[in-house]
Amino acid sequence: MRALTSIEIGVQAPERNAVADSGRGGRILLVDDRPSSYERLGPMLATEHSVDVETNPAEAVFNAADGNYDLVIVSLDLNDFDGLRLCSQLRSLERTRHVPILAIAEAENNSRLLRGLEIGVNDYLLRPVDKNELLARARTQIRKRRYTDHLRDNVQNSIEMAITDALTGLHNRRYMETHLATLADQAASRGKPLALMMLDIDYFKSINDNYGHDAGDDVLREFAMRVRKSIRGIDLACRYGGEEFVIVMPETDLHVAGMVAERLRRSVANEPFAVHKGEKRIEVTVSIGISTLEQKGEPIADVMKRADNALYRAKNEGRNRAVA
Ligand code: GH3
Ligand code: MG
Ligand code: MG
Ligand code: MG
Repeated sequence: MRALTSIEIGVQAPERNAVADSGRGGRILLVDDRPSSYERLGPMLATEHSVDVETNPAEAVFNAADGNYDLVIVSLDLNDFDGLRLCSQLRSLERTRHVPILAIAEAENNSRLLRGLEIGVNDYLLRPVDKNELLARARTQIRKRRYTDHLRDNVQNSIEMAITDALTGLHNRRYMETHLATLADQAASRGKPLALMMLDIDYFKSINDNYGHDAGDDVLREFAMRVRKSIRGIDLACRYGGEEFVIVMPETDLHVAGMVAERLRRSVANEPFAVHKGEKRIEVTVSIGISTLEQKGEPIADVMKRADNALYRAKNEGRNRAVA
């Protein structure tokens, strides 16, 4: 594969950000094995974009996956239907599934173009290629690609926000409640234990009262970090509300859950929490109630209720402790 540089063709490709909506300044992979063709098309495209030329269609799929291209232009005049095979490979690979494909073919290869459109080619051009038409179609595809990328990012962010607690970055209660039943079903069907912890920071109101609401927020963030450090990747930690947290631990029995709870309790009590940008350090403790799934098909609400009762006892017995 070789890149056509702007120096080679004497034109400065525009900066990407400055032209975000114009469809110019894209990264294009041109897959074409005939020098008479790519030596003409490459420089046309390079007046507005950066262009890599790949003459081997078997390599092209790897380059397309690695290169983060805005557009792949494929000659369907390649031998042995290699162009069509490439298009279908691009459509089936996760990393190239969304990259637009512009096909180019001789009129006599019209049937390949129709097949190409069926397998997901976005647009096509017949030879001989007109420069302005090529550039216009390339811009349209690149503009659409950028817009859909942008939408996809936004959707992704919205999904993230819908399941995350903004202050601590832990999962939120809604996410936990929708997944808890699934985790319980999985545990029951696999015959594995499941443990649940409810945590409530002790005398949190007085932290707010004595040091201010911002210090309280600092404590919540730091607390969440310590929770993250104490659990495994498969455990589900969420901020249940205010200064209350829930941790769900698949494949964990009461004995192990008790050890995790005790480790977490100590990690909170043993190291004061820095607030006000580290200017002040506050002693914090947490009370923890532990419960486990007792039998197959037991309502998860019952497991929660037992953890809540255990937490209530932990508070009554003097706080800064884990109770099952
Ligand atoms: P206990 O030991 O019985 O748990 O006492 P507590 O003071 O922790 O319990 P209480 O439930 O009375 O107080 C919880 C406080 O948490 C009250 C509320 O103002 C505060 N709080 C809830 N959400 C937030 C928050 O997002 N940030 C801050 N800073 N405070 C919050
Ligand atoms: Mg509380
Ligand atoms: Mg309370
Ligand atoms: Mg509390």
